[in-house]
Amino acid sequence: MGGQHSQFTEEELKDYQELTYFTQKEILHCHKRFSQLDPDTVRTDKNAKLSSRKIMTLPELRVNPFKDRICRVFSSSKDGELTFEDFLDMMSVFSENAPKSVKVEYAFRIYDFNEDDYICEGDLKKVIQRLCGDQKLSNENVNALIQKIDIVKLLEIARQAKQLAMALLNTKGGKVSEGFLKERFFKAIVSSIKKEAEL
Ligand SMILES: [Ca+2]
Repeated sequence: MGGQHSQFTEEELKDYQELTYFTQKEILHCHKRFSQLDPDTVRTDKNAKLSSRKIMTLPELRVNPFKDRICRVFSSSKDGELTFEDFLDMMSVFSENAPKSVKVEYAFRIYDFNEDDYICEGDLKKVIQRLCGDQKLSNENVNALIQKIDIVKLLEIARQAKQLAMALLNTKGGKVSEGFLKERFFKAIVSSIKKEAEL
């Protein structure tokens, strides 16, 4: 069915289908979008890596305050550059077919700025700063808002949420996944931030 198809074997398409929440048609559409970011490079090498600068021009990412973190989290080389497979992973996680638990896991990783698998005070500050930045507040206002937000209280809420999740984990015989624990933790943090920011 034309040029786009010939870049992948049936086998490759089947593999991609198994590894994502996409149909083969959607995978080909993703490849088309990946190619459009840098047609010349992708035409000569279908496994080419594209810079985060190019990836961030995608309409879905352009206005996202965490776009650099998103590129970083999905970059298999951890430098923010994305291969087509990385790009496909990213699009798949953001697609409506991806389960919420998967989305939460990635949200957690995006907010975990120092990548120590824990949302600490520094991470929270950065999240707030970026969310406020998106509302076009001046630096002064951002600082004022951060002053108003009780980080200690937020951390306490987060700790409680983690304890609650741990308790649930124990009562269910340790069968609850780490993803579930993170979801509770993450939800509590986000709702606290929202509440505190509505000042
Ligand atoms: Ca962290």
